[in-house]
Amino acid sequence: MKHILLLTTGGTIASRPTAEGLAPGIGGDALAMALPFLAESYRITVRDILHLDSSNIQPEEWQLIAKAVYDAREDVDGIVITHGTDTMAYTASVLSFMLRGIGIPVVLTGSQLPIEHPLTDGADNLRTAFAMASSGAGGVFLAFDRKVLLGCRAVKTRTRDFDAFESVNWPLCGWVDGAGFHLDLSALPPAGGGPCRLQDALCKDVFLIKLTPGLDPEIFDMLLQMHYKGIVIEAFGAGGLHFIRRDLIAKLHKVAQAGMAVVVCSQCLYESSDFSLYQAGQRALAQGVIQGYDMTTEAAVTKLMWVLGQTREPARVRDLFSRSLAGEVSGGTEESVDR
Ligand code: ASN
Repeated sequence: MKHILLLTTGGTIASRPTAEGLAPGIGGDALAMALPFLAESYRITVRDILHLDSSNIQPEEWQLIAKAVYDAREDVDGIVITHGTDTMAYTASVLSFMLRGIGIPVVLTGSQLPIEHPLTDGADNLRTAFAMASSGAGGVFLAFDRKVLLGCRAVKTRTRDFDAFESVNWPLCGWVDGAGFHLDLSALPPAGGGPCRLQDALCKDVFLIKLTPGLDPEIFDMLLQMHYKGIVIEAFGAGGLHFIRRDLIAKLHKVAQAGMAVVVCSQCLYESSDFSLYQAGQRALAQGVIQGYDMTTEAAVTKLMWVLGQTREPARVRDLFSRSLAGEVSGGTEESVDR
């Protein structure tokens, strides 16, 4: 029997109705008890580390979760983390960077309906997560609606549907159908070149801006005043920012001079941005912005927090961004863990 650690953090799967709406109230033992078939198929160790709606899961909680995973990695075959769906893609992305090269499967899951609800999707999701957690494939994954996604490629795209997550610009790593559980070996993350180290330092001063036509460039002055160290800009289409009447390009020059790291990606969910395509993108590149290519916003924001937690040296920040550390960007150079 595979030994699986079930780490619980809250979320709808562990929620019960309260006077203020659904709130986390069920621990891991009750989760495991609700699904007797799990206890028959796996040796399960349960640890309740948080009881939060995932709206309240922030960088401090990411560090706590990463440490719990890291400390347990040599004692178990795989780890399932139950987590609210709302910020699960952020947690999955950041864990991919903090724990890169992890040699066992770390699988986040949750549900749209509480495990005690008669129509819950939690049972299916836990079944898929446990199957992935016992697969032996190292990396951080997200299991939902009978699919397994690479953690740093997952995006929550639906608020209520059971099919709540999509894998963006990356094939599924695994899935369940009438023939059982399937793993696609070609979709697994880069293995890394050495033992996993816990790299949990993060810079929390990262801001995300979604461009709207006519956005006032002065917002960047405000961010400088607030001591932000990094900005991710969701720009238009394949890569464009406005510079007539309201000149964002001139402002990018100013923030770059002030030492702020600026990553640009696209508001489009699918396919890659390429700021070299249009004048409105090339002018931004000339100011030294870093391209996010086909990264999800969740991966770009958490990668910038993580990279700035490792280094503030602009050349090194740029270098780390050009590499695929966990499969988060296509076409990047793969980096070994030991660098
Ligand atoms: N609000 C919940 C959470 O993210 C949503 C869910 O888990 N389905 O904790």
